Amino acid sequence: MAQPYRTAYHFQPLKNWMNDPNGPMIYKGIYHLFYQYNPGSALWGNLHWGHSTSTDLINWTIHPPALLPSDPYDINGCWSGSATILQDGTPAMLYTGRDSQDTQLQNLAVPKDPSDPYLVEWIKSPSNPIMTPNEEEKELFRDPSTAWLGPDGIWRVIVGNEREHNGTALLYKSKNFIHWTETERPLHWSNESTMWECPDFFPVSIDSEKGLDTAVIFPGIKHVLKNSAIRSWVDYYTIGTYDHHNDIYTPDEGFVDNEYSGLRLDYGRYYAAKSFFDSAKNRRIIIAWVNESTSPEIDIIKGWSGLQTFPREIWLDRAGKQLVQWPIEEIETLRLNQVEIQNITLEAGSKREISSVTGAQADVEISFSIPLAVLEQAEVLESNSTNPQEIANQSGSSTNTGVGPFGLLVLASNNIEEYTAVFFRIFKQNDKFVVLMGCDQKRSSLGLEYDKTNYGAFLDIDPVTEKLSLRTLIDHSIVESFGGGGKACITTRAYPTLAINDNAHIFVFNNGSQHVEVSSLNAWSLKQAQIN
Ligand code: DQQ
Repeated sequence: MAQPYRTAYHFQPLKNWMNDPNGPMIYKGIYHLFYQYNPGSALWGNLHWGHSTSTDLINWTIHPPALLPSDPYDINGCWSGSATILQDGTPAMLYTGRDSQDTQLQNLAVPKDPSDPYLVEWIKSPSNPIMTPNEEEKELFRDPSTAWLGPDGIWRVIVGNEREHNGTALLYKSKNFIHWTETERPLHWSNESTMWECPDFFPVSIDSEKGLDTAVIFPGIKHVLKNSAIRSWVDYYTIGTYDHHNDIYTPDEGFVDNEYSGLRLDYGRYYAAKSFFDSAKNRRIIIAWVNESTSPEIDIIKGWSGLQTFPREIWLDRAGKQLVQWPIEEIETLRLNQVEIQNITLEAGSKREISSVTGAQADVEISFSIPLAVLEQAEVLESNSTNPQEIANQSGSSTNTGVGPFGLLVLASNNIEEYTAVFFRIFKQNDKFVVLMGCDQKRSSLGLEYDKTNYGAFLDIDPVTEKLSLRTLIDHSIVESFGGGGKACITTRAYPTLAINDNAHIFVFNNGSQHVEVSSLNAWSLKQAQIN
């Protein structure tokens, strides 16, 4: 069949099922991405570790699966895990295996030939399994993180778990990376959450955007604990302090430790993120799985399912209250045909096409400024209205009174019957301005049925003193948006039936009753990445 939904520069295997990213790392100058992969089907099951390598995180060479179910401790699937670079510079993989009883066990694999930068062959440790669950937690014990070496020379790693109904990051310690002992007290848990999958624990600098190696411990850093909360399929995080003497992580005052109102890495379709420290460029990069919105029947017809986000650099915002994410700079190597517009007024009810850009494969950066007199016209948001997704879902992107919705219509058909809108709306709440960032998918496909609930996030910026920026990456069936320079991200899938390939358009629009200023707009067509 024709494949209008395959991507041009978001990683996906040539066919079949893919879910979580596993063990991303850089080794001898080569980036490695492993992923949950079913080599025999477009549906989840029989999980192998797919393996691809790259020199730029954009163009990928696909290798044979690195790990496959073969031993009693992983015969029912090689599930998610992470890479750790050991003291001698070689990598080690910790991953979850599922045995014939569906018990989850942690295992170790190492490269067969560490002199090969592509690391195409992996050997499972004869000591596997190296961590085993409690009787009552057999199916609640998975996804080891990247391990870190303490100043005492002892390795630590966390494993996702639910203990007594609490979301829990179990802590294990080892002197030799083979014999691991569970500590009496987990690194952290929350009684406001349940099973945590794919925990990711890493340090961030408080005064620099540079990334830090996972083991770094010194004053002037904070730690981040990210959990994938299975109950609601959300990747949420807290920022806090890691006491490495007692191995306790404590979120800072004010952080919400649940996935409902805590901070999220992305407020759209996004799960099981994993980060790694890129020692070549001193940055931390994060990648996540973006699944399909459509049904398994459609996955079978198209023969594949699942994408990875475009790799993002991640760091702590200067104010220390949230993380910031931004597409890695290598995306610039894909850019063609820049279109630039400056200082235009977008009247109430108007739209303008960004022509001469390939609408199905594009990178758009736009910055709005809102005059104070216009801001004063913002609608009042009731003080009990605190759920941005609900507000975005109710208000949407269609014509409204007030400041916004304004933003971008992407994957839009010739006559705009079909489109995905990424938008801002500004409200007044308790004498302050509140900026809502939303993604309206109600009209994203006229031909296919799927969950089209809108996404929404509050953006932590002051529209009086700051411009409102939006960056959107469009790639056939995925739209990734970064608001306020990456303070809030929303990823969505769209399956247009009219706005495909050359018939996909991009517009900047304003459906509010007040004009707004576009201070700058830059858009590029993006080339196809090489994946083979
Ligand atoms: N996916 C893996 C698990 C993990 C889940 C199985 C998260 O290891 O908990 O495919 O999406």
